[in-house]
Amino acid sequence: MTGAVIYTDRVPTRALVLVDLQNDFCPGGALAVRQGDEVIAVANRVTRHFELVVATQDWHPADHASFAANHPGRSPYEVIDLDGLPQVLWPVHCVQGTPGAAFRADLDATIAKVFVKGTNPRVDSYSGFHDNGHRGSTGMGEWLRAQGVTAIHVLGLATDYCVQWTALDGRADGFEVTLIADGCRAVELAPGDGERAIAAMRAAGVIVTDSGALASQGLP
Ligand code: VGL
Ligand code: ZN
Repeated sequence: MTGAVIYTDRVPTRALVLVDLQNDFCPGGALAVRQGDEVIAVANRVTRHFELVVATQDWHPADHASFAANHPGRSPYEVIDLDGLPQVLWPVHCVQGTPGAAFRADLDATIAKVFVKGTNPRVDSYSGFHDNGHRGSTGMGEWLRAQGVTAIHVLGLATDYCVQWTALDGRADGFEVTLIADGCRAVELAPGDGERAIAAMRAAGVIVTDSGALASQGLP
């Protein structure tokens, strides 16, 4: 056969990455983000713009070194040195297999693949791509590339931690990255952390938009 180029499959060059839409990051959870539950409705609304939706899931073993409870004498939100990296000590959250680690029941999305992170007890993983020390990969970047994805849209929890580092790692790995800002909420250990995170993402080339603007940006 010559001369005929037949395009059979549409390659999804764009994917939506849902970051940590888990019970523990919503009101009532162990590490509740203020108004964190409000992003679920945004996620549910925007998925129709994407052929491919993936999710990250914070998924810690009970002995995880990011938990203050695993450091006698330490309290949540203190910062320690963990094998050479600054580590905020968190309340026990998103322990593998617990209800707090489950995705919110009101999340209504067809998720093609879930990438768990924070599974190594010795290192935290804010980014959905790599742990904080870039010692290991979750496989998300490799998997997205294998699907033909070159651009990702990101939303979820929390703006100043896992959303920020997922977006920054996405840029570092060569993806075009767009933040859906109204689909994110921040922890704000210090007031302004959410805005500072957005500024850092912009400085790294992340496009910042809102869910309402997706249709006018040529997305179907
Ligand atoms: C997160 C702190 C600890 C997040 C996860 O999803 O932003 N933050 N673990
Ligand atoms: Zn965590």
